[in-house]
Amino acid sequence: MITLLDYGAGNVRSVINAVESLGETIRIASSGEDILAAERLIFPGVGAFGNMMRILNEKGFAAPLKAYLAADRPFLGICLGLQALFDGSAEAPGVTGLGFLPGTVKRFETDLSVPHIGWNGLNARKPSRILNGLSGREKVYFVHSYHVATDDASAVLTTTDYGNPFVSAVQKGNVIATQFHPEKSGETGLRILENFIRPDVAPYLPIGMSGTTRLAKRIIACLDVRSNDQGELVVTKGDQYDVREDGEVRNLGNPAALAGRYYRDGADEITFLNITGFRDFPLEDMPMIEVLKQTSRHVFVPLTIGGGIRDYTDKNGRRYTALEVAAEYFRSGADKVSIGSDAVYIVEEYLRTGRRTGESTIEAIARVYGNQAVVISVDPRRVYVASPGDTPHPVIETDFSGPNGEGYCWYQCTVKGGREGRDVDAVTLARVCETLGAGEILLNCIDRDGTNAGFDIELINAVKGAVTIPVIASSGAGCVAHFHEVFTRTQVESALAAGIFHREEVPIGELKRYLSGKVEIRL
Ligand code: 1PR
Repeated sequence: MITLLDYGAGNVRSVINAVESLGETIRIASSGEDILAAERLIFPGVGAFGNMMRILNEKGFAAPLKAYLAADRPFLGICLGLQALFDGSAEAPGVTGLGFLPGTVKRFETDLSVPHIGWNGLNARKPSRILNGLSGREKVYFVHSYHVATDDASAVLTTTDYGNPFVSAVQKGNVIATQFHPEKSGETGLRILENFIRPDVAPYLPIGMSGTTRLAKRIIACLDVRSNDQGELVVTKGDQYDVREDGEVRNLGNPAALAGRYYRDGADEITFLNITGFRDFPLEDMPMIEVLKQTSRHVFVPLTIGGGIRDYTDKNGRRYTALEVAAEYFRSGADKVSIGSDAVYIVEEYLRTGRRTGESTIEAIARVYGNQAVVISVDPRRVYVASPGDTPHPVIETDFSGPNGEGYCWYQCTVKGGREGRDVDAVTLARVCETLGAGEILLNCIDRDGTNAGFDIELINAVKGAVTIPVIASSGAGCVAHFHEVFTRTQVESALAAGIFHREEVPIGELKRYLSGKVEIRL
């Protein structure tokens, strides 16, 4: 029996699913006594440090947790569950951590994108039961803006390089904690969890765990989901956002089944976009929640879900906040939520007033679940101009001139699935969303979507150059060479595709084999 400490923020469903897939039963600790009675305790921390410690204290969990740790009982902390073990965090000055290990948590100081999101390696300092059976060349999934700094070198189990080396796992006796997410690290992560769970696993030092580790470029499979005219929830795919063919919504398969296939094929992440979310309300559209629940039961890589994340009043006059909608998605197995239309309205408001309210969807979700949980999905379209003075928006000089030979363009943001253009450009949108606390930009391009013509490198460089958070290049992938192009001609951390994967034109495994040796990739 495994006890799981759920303090009510973030995606504990993934940890439960991963542990249950190993044949174990989970019990949720709902009191201090449950913590003290645990045989093996897993503490998956998700969200923000200050919020976590406040809830641990309010629920009376902090004191029993300290007693459990002090008694050297089997413990596995994950992500914030590692950071909680230390004295405090720069993320929440003045808030005291559990103080089990000496040291504090600080923000990454690097020229690289922060958060550190993606698959990176481990460099082991000492043998550990959780490393048993690993070759040392595996990569595991990280998503965090803060990392621990400790003087207690004996507690450091692994380090990982991101600019500089940082502590990626600690162990003191039976207390183990990882900055990465084993429950999101595919087969490697399941092995690590199994090593923690099973009794009598011997400590082990993998031979390959040495040298500098490198963050892999991520390959993301995207599933645009909506109900077809028969009312079934299907994966669809548009050409420049038009998903109908001969009047019918294209049906490319069952969302959970397709996600399972991409997981087995080696996708580093999976994104679901509920493309009619702007007009339907996700909490009424329970099939989408069901898709997420089913998928997270057998897919152990990060899941992002977008569509309809906004405040909403239902037909009975009950008001739901975007935070409540997001919370339901997180509870159902999502690791990140992506915000499309609402982000455009928020940025318009910000540009109009020149100040942040602290209340926007982006800020509210980031405050509770952390910046890394908030992805902004941008749906821009090119607007050509003959000269930069023809528009107040920032323009780029383009190699692909417009229909009348225009040599410049700006990227107009749209809402409602590309149906309505707004007076905001994609570069400004990305920059403001970063200021408001977004953790990642999913950069689509309506002009390229479904065309197989390759990613819009000009758009990607313009947006990537304007922000310090990671950017996902999306729209237009038609062959393996397009991924190589986007990873070598831009600085993006990941690339997303839909059509070529759904139509099985380019299997993910084949794409990764092609990229291997050319760019850092998780095989
Ligand atoms: O506005 O917060 O409700 O979110 C709605 C979400 O649904 C947004 O993220 C928006 O991008 C998405 N969406 C809305 N309508 C469509 C549509 O296609 N009619 N899909 C749509 C967006 C774009 C990509 C696509 C890539 C790769 N899909 O995600 O997967 O372009 O395609 P490709 O590789 O085949 O070229 P809200």
